[in-house]
Amino acid sequence: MPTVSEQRARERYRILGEELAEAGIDIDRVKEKVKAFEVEVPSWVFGEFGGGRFGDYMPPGPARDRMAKMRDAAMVHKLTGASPRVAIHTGWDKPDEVPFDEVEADHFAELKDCARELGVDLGAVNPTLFLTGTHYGSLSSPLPEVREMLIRHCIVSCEIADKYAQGLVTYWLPDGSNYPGQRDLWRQEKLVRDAFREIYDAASDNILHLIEYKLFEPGTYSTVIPDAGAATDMADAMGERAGVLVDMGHHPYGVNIAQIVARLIGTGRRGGFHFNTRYAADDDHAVEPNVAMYAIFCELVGGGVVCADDAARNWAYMIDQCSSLENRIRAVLHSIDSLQVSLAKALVLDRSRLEEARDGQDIIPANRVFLDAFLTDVRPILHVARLEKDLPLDPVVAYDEGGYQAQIERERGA
Ligand code: AFD
Ligand code: MN
Ligand code: MN
Repeated sequence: MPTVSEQRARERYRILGEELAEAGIDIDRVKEKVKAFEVEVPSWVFGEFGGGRFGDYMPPGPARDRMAKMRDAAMVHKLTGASPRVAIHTGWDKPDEVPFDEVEADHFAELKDCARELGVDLGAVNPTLFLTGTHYGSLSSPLPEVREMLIRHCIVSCEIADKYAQGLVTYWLPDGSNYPGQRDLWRQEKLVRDAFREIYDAASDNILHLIEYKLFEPGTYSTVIPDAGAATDMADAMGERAGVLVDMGHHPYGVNIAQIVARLIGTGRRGGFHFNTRYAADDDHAVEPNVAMYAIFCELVGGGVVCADDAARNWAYMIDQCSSLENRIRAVLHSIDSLQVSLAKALVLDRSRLEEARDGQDIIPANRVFLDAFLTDVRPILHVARLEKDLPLDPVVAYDEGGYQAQIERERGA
């Protein structure tokens, strides 16, 4: 993509501003909201993992330890100004020398200090419920010693979130069954519900608990939290400070995720997002500003849960992508850029014209008004927002030119 000069960016911004003003949209206000948007990056995307059909391929320069993950995350925030917090995994980001079942909250004090020194902070805390011993399940395990250990692991995760992070805990369970008949499906779900209740009662009132759902894992006949309905019902049962975490890649093909978002907002549920682009089954791909993501941001903006004046209304926004082949830092920068594009598009939607078309049952005009904003090149808004925050116009280009990748490959080995 040709690099944009500062002068051209400002000229395009001026022209776009005049066009938007005709629809009563204040481009400066849109720009300020884009500047305010924040999304967490996942610590795990920077780490050492390969897999899939590429065997153990590892993109060069992966973070070899939890502090290096913070360093990579800090580089992303330095280039985007939009990702000041890092989502962590209790089991993956604990000190190497501490056994999984002996982790305590204070084992994350050093990671917190490291993050803060680098200009970022710890964000959502994910209990790690899918490591060794969870082949028969985690919070629904039929093995009491496994289930009790992981309930305690979740309670410690809440303590980490309370003492060293933002008070947000997000739960994803690998639990399910591979064959009909393998598990009593309601008894399995009841074990999870009871565990969530026990965790909730043990956790401080500062904690927001977000329950993630997922229809499938390779080879599963059932998953214990398969869809938004189940997650919503389980969050309601858990308590008022519980909500639903929507992960793009966790839906059957063609599911209308914007509609799920509209319902969660409309019914006043707390919510959060794991952003990625799903082409196939799961959530491995970087975000692209496609029409599905735009439609979701139209619901988030219309529902007042993104860049809200009352920050308490905002949902929790995180990227969850596990790029197995491409350079991960570039992939995360691309995701953040794509999310900002999608937000800006949703902010330039001419809602009054849309309502007129809706009121008149004018189907195609309503669709065309909706698409007008999607088809608007909003990058001048991002460019001027970045200029005003003293950020590079294109974070991916800036990364490639900055030399950090060569440095970490030298330090960490390719
Ligand atoms: C896997 C799961 C889920 C979870 C993530 C991080 O599918 O999305 O949020 O790992 O734990 O992608
Ligand atoms: Mn996820
Ligand atoms: Mn996933």
